Amino acid sequence: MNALISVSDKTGIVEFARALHALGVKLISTGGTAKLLADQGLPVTEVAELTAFPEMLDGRVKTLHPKVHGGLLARRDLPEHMAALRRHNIATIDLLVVNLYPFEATVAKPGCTLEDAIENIDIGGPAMVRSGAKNWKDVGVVTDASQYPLVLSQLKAGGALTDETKFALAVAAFNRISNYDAAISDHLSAIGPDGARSLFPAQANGRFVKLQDLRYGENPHQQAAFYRDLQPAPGSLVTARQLQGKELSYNNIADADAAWECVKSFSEPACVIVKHANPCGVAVAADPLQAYGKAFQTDPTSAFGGIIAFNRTLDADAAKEVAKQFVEVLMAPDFTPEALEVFKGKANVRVLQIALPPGGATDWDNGRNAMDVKRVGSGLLMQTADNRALALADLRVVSKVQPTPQQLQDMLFAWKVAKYVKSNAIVFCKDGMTMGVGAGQMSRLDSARIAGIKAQHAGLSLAGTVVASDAFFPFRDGLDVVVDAGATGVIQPGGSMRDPEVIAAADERGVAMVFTGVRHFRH
Ligand code: 93A
Repeated sequence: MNALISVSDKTGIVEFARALHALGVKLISTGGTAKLLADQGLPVTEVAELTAFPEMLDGRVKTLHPKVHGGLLARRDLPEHMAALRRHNIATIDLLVVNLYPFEATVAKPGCTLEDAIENIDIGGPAMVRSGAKNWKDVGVVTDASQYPLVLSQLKAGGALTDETKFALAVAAFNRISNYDAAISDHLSAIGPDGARSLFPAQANGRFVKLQDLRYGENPHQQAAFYRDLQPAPGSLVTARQLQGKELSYNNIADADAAWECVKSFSEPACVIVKHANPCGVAVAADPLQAYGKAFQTDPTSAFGGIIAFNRTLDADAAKEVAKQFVEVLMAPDFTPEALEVFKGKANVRVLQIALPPGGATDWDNGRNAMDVKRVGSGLLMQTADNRALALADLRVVSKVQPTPQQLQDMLFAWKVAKYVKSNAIVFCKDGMTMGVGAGQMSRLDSARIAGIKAQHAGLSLAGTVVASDAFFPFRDGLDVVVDAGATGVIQPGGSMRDPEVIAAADERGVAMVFTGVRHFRH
């Protein structure tokens, strides 16, 4: 058996080659790889020797030769192919081990020049991978170090790779070169010849790998699967580890994402309960138990069968409280062993452990996907993520009444929650807790009314609450509804033609109002 080894990332290659050699495999290799293997005492034939042609043009032409591609592409089951090999004195290559010039890593480095990028476009590597993978029945194509153990174990066990393994390797190989080409196309489509980078490339090659097939989609008659980005952002839902429970459903995943994105935006211990993609209870408190208690109170009816997320390790006390009701999905950065024990008996509860983004609540770039993408018909809408965080200093008081420090805290809290509520969003809050959430209505007035009705159903008084509106009040009527309900403070973007009318109404009603200058539509 002949193996051609040509790798840029040389991790684990010496051990792998040594094991191949021990199995009697003949090693052929390109310059840098051959040198490394020879230095480690392994017998290796250089490709240049095989082709009787030197590597040339700074290595740009190394393996682009019939001796290589003939050896990879010849069908062993066709006598005429084998005769052609003999005629031209070409040996078969039965195992191909290639990883490519590090294009993705190179362009990810700040300040990467166009020249650096271009030099890291591998030509010969993908060509060999393509040849080998096309001839998958006769060639095992290894494109990643994670495949070394499986290949070795099969060679050791039976002297050859199974068809199943060779096919899986070929699929992985085509995926690899396809993603590699997409990375090149993405990078070059996004930069001008001067190296200036555009956020939105001339062509969008969204690349995802399947995490799992789903039993069905949003509804049982729809088919579905769950994919993740090739390079997922740390702290995102796709990095979750499921510790127990039934398989996640399509709707579970969508709701879990909403809950997780919301809860991780708080630096204080927080709890978010989501139903049908909207938060139905959010609270911050001294610990997860208290945060949960407050969040649950907002809307106990909707919280039934909810998706619950925490941004702190879940302890046994909080777990016991959560376990009193029906939970679909439970998420936290960690769980104490006792907390996990609580859910052992509730086999249906899906428990997900997800690391928070390394930079914490303000780590937008790392912790969230930088791009927000939505399918429309046969098209795609792309935008940067809605990751604008507000600080106290960003607020502009527009009313005569000054908000108290406590009101300002609650306003910022309400504002954060409103960002995760579908528009039109009206969110009443008090003491770090949602008191009434009005979501997803076509009229802001109706969202305000619904928030009031929900608070009433939950037995909560809205007296002395603050209210956040995700977009401006176009007329004073919306403001009147929230003040009638009991709000004494309002946070909203401002920017309406009728701002003067709305500010006058706030003054007339004696409530504090601040403008953020930022809007948070969420559809
Ligand atoms: O410059 S290339 O596009 N031309 C080639 O003919 C070629 N053959 C293999 N790059 C080529 N390779 C790549 O060289 C492999 O894909 C691998 O990444 C790298 C290994 O080079 P070395 O063994 O010299 O370190």
